[in-house]
Amino acid sequence: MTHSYSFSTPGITFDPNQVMDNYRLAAISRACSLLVRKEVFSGRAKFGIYGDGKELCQIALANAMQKGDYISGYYRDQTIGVAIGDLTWPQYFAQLYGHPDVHFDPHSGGRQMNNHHATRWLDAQGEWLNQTETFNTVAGISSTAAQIPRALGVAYASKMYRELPDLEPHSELFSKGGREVCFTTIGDASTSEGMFLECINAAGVLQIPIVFSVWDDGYGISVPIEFQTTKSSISKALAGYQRTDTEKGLEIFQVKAWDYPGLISAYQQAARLAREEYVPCLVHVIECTQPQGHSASGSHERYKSAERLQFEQDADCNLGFRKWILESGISDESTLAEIDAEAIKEARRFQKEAFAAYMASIEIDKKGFLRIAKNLYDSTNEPGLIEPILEELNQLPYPIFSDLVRAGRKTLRAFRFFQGPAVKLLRHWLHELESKNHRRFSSHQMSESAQSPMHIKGIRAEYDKDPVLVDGREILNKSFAQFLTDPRVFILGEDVGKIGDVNQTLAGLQDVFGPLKVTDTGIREVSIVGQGIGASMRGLRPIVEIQYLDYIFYPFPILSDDWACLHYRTAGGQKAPMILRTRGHRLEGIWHSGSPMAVLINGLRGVHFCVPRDMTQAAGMYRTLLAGDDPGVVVECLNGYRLKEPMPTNLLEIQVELGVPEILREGNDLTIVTYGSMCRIVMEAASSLADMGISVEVIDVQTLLPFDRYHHILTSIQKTHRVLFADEDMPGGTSAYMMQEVLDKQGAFSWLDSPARCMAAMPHRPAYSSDGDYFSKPNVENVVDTVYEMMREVDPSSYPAIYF
Ligand SMILES: Cc1ncc(C[n+]2csc(CCOP(=O)(O)OP(=O)(O)O)c2C)c(N)n1
Repeated sequence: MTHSYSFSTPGITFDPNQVMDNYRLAAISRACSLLVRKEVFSGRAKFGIYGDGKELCQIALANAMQKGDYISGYYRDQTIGVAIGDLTWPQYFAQLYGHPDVHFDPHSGGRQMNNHHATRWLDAQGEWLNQTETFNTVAGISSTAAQIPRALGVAYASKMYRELPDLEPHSELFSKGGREVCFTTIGDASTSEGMFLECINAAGVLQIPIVFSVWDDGYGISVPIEFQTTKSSISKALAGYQRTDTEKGLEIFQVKAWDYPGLISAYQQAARLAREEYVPCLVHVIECTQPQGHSASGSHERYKSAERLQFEQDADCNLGFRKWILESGISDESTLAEIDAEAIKEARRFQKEAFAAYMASIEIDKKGFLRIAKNLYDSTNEPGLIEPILEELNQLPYPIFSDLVRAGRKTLRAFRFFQGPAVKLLRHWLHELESKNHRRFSSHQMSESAQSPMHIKGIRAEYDKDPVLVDGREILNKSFAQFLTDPRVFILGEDVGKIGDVNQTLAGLQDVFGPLKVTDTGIREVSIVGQGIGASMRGLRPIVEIQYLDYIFYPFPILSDDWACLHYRTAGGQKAPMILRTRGHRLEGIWHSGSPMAVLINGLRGVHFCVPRDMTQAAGMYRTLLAGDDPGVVVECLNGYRLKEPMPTNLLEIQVELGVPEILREGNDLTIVTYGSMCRIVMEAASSLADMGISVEVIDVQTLLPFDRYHHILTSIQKTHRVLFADEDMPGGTSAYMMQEVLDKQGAFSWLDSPARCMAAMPHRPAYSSDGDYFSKPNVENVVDTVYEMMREVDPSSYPAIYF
C-alpha cells in the first residue's frame, strides 16, 4: 500500500530557488545519513546516529530561524546544523570518527558522538564571541530531553534583555533587544520524560520566545508510542496548555513530516508568534520516518511490523518533498534524479575528505614512531625486540593515537636494558605524544581563560576591635544587595522573591531590584536550573537557588549531564557560568539535614564546589565565583542563618581564594581536616581536647573542588604527623575523598606516625530532632573520643582508657 500525500495549501508564495536549495540539502543530508551507517559497519567509526526521515521538518525549522537565534536540539538535527551554516558535512564526518582537533570537529573536538553539535561561542582564549551575528547551536547532549531545560533559559535570556534596560550595555554579544527565539527539538518518546513536561509548563508560565518541536516517528528505539504517550499523541495530551483568547499558554501546531508547505507555514507562524509576541509554541511533527531504524547499533526489522517497515519507505519526507516539487511544477524528474545522484557522490567525497584528514593527523605521529623504530633497529641490532611491535602496528587498517602510544610503551619496555640515543628519542616522542593526547582528551575541564576564578586572590575579612554581631543571614543579605547591582546578576528560585527566601537572606531585595532580578519560581527544580544554565550561556550571571540541598537530586541529571561537562564536552567552545546556591548539612529531619557531598562532587566535576563554614565565607565565595567565568556551587550551612557572626569592616570586598584551606586553630599533636557545619563541632571538640592536653590543628578546606591546591594540609601533617578527616557525609564519602587527596596525591602517608582516620555520619539518613541529629551525625563527643583514641594508641600512659 503506498502512502497518500495530500499537501497543505497555506497560501504562501515559494521561491523556486530556495525550494531547490532545500531539496539539495535534503538529498545530501539523506546520503550522509546512509553513509554513517556504512562507516560504522566498515569499522572506521564506532557508533552512528542519523537524521534520515526528519530532513524536511528540520529544513522548515531552519528557514524560520534568524541570525542570533538558538537551536537546542538532539542527535537527529544534522539538517538544521547544515541549513544554518553551523555544521559542514566534513565536520559531521570528523565527529563521527572522533577527530580530536577542533579545526576539524569544532563542535566537540572529537569528544562527543556524531550529531552532537555546538557553536564555538568562545575564542581560543576562552572569551565570548558574538552570538548575535551567528545561528547558535547549544551543545548537544545524549540524555533524552536534557536539551530542553537549558533551552528554557536561553529563551528566558531574551526576556531579560528585552525587559531590563540596564542590560543594554552588556547585550552587544548576546542580544538585539531580546528578539532571539530558542528552538528546541525532541523525539516523541522522550516527551515522556518529566523534564520535558515540566519545561512545557514553565514555558507557559514564563511566556518566553521558545518553539518546541517534536519529531514524532512513533517509536523510542523499539517501544511504540502507545507505551509512551497518553492518547499516542503529544499534541493531544498537551491540549490543555493551548492558549485561548482569555488565557495565556502555548500555541500548538500539528503538521506532517512530508508536507513541505504545511511545515514552512507552521514554522513561519510559530517563529513569528515566539519572536514578536513571546508566545511559546509547540510544533508536533507527525508521520516522521526512520528509514534505517534508530541507530547503527541495531536493526528495526527486529521490532517493526512489515506494514510499518513499508510505511518507513512510503511516507518518506524526501519522497513527499519530491512529489510536491513535481506537482508544483518547480522542477522535473530528471533534474531531481540528477540532484540525488550528485548528493550521493558529494556525501562520499566529504566522508573521504574527513577520514583522510583524521588519518593524516595520526600519520604525523606514526611516521615519527617509525623513524625512531628504524633507528632502534639499526643501532641495537635487536630485530626480535622491535619487529613484532611493528608488525602489530602495521597490521592495523586504521591505527589511532592509542595504538601509537601502546606501540611506544611496548617498545620502551622491550628496550629497557638499552640506553642509546634512539631510546632517548623514543622516550621524548612518547612524552610529547602523551602531553598532546592529554590536551586532546582532557583539556577544558575548567575555564582556561584569563577570567578563570582560579586567578582570584583571597581578601580576608577584617574586623573592628569590637565588631557588631549580626545574624549570619544579614551578612548574606548585604552581600547579595551588592551583587545585584551588577545588571547581569539575577537570583531565581522558590520563595526567593516576595519573602526573600526561606531564611530571609534576600529579604527586601525584590522591592529594591524588581521582580526580574529576584524572581519567585514554581516548584520545578529541573527547569529552574535550566533557566539558569541557558541564561548564563548568553552572558548573564544567574544565581539559582535550590531551596534545600536535599532536593538537589531532582535537577541533578541536568547539573551533571549538561552543566558540569559543558565546557569539557565542547572542548572549550561553550561555557555556562551559573552559580548554584543551596543550603544543607544539618538542621532537622531526613530531608533537611543531608550532606551527600561525595555524590555531588563526583557527579559535578567541572564546577567549583564551595562549602563555607559560615555566611561570611559564603559571601566571599560568591564574590570570587561572580568575578570568574566558571560554574560554581555554594552549599550554605542550613543551621547558620541565625547564628551570630561579627560584621566585617570590609564585607563587600571579601574574596575566598578557591582551593585554599584555612587554618582555624593551630596545634601540634593532630590535624583535623573538615568543612561546612562540622567546623563548629570540631572547634568545640578542639577546645575540650586542649583541656585534656591534646593540641589539635583544625583546617577548614573551604572548597572541595578544587581541593587544597597548595598542599597546606600536607604542611600541617608534616608538623603533627597525625590526621583525622571529619565530615557529615556517608562513611566512605567525602572524608575518604579528602583522605585520598592528602595521602595519595599530596603524599602525606610517609609523614604519618598514626594511621589516618576518617569520621563520617551514620550510613543512614539523619533522623529527626536533636537526638536524631546527635545520633546520626558526628558530634563533639565523637570527635573528642576519636582524637583521644588516636593519641592513646601512641602513648597509653599519658592517655589512659576513659570508658572501660
Ligand atoms: C535519559 C535517557 N534514557 C535513555 C536513553 C537511551 N535512548 C537513546 S535514544 C532513545 C529513544 C528516543 O526516542 P525518541 O525520543 O522518540 O527519539 P528518536 O530517537 O526516535 O528520534 C533512548 C531510549 C538516553 N539516551 N537518555
